[in-house]
Formats: sequence, C-alpha cells, structure tokens
Amino acid sequence: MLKFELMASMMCADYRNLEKEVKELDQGGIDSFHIDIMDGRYVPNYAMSLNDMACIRSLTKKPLDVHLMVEHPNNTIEIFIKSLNKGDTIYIHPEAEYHPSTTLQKIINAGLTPGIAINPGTSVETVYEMLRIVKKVLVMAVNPGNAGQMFMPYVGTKIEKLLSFHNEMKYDVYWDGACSLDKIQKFAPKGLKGFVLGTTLLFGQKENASYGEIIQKIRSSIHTET
Ligand code: S6P
Ligand code: MG
Repeated sequence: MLKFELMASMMCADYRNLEKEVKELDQGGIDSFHIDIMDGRYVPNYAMSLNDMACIRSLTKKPLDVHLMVEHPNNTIEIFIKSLNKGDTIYIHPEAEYHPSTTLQKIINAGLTPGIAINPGTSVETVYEMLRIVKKVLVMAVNPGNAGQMFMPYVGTKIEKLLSFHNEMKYDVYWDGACSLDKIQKFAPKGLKGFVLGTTLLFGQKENASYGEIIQKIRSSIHTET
C-alpha cells in the first residue's frame, strides 16, 4: 500500500469554529496540522501567529508542521520552540536568514524536526549543503504568502531533482501550495512523502462532504490508481 502523509493548512480553516475544525480533522484522519506563520515582511500577508499555533497545539496530539514565512527567524525561533513538542517540525526559508544553518541547529538542539521551505524561484543548488542537515524539504508549488493561488508548473523538475538524491541525504520531500488530486497521483508514487491540503482539495470541498470523507476519498483514489 502506498504511504503518504496529508497535512491540513490551518490558515484555510474556519476560525469561528477552530476547536471543532481541529477535532474533525484529527478524527477524520489528517496526519498533521500545517501552521503558516507570516510577518508581513518576508511575505505580504499575516495569516497565523503564535497564539493560533499554541491553541492548535493544545487541541490535538498529532504533530504540528510550522512553516515560518518570517524574516530572520533566528531572532524569534525560541518562542516557537517553547510552545512545540518533540515530533513537531519547523520549516524556515533559507533566503530569510543570514545564517540559516545556525537557525536549523537550534531547531535540532531542541529535539524538533528541522526543515527548509523552497520557493518556486529558488534552485536546489543554492540550498544543497543544508540538505545534509534537514529532515524535511517543503517544495512550494506557489509563491509564499497566500492560499488559493495558481500552481507553478516548473516546480516539477525541482521535485524530480530533490527525489533523485534524497536517500543519500536522508530527507523527505513535501508539497505545499495548490495541491490537487492529480498532483498526489503523480508525485506520491515517485516518492513524495506528504502533501499540504488547503482550499483546493480540503477546505474548499467542505460543503459537499465531511473532512473524514474527503481525506478517505483522497487516500482510496490513490490506492486504486497505483
Ligand atoms: C502559502 C502557504 C500554504 C497555503 C496552502 C494553501 O504561503 O504556505 O501552506 O496555505 O498551500 O493551499 P491552497 O490549496 O489554497 O493553495
Ligand atoms: Mg505553508
């Protein structure tokens, strides 16, 4: 059976009912909760912040997947680390930091899982040495900052390149942005480990089915077609 992870992009959730959203996703079989933190500088948006993250952390035992879209995360990384548990992941954007490997080392020292997020316009070559120390690489299929954007088709080549040497480096590759079923059908069999689901495949489908039904449908459609 083909194994892959599904993450819920919580900036797309209904904040009038956040607790209900978290419980329903949890019981519906989501693997982890993706938390998009923005500072209005590295990206022109704010989305979620520390309190949202801590609130979701208190509502579920499943892992959190914290995606920091902030300038110089080294300055504030401790306040995120403090609210997280072992098994949680922090992704930083290498371009947002003078010394990204120092920040990644702080994440490792805290017992959390270190990751980097790679923008559509960032090449694998510029982050190559960091691939030796991270456990996860989040490939952005849209420019960072917003949900509901158009997929950038040229990221496919980068994914193939990352997958070609990820065994030697021991990291897993994840997808973030405009994730539709055809992307999972194409890339899960090639070895992509997980997919962040936002408005395209999860939250935008809510009127027709429960989260559990949507998640189940995604998993079974991949199993039958591979
Ligand atoms: C974008 C952010 C993503 C999105 C997610 C939305 O800056 O990092 O995690 O929230 O990808 O999904 P969708 O299907 O609305 O593009
Ligand atoms: Mg994200």
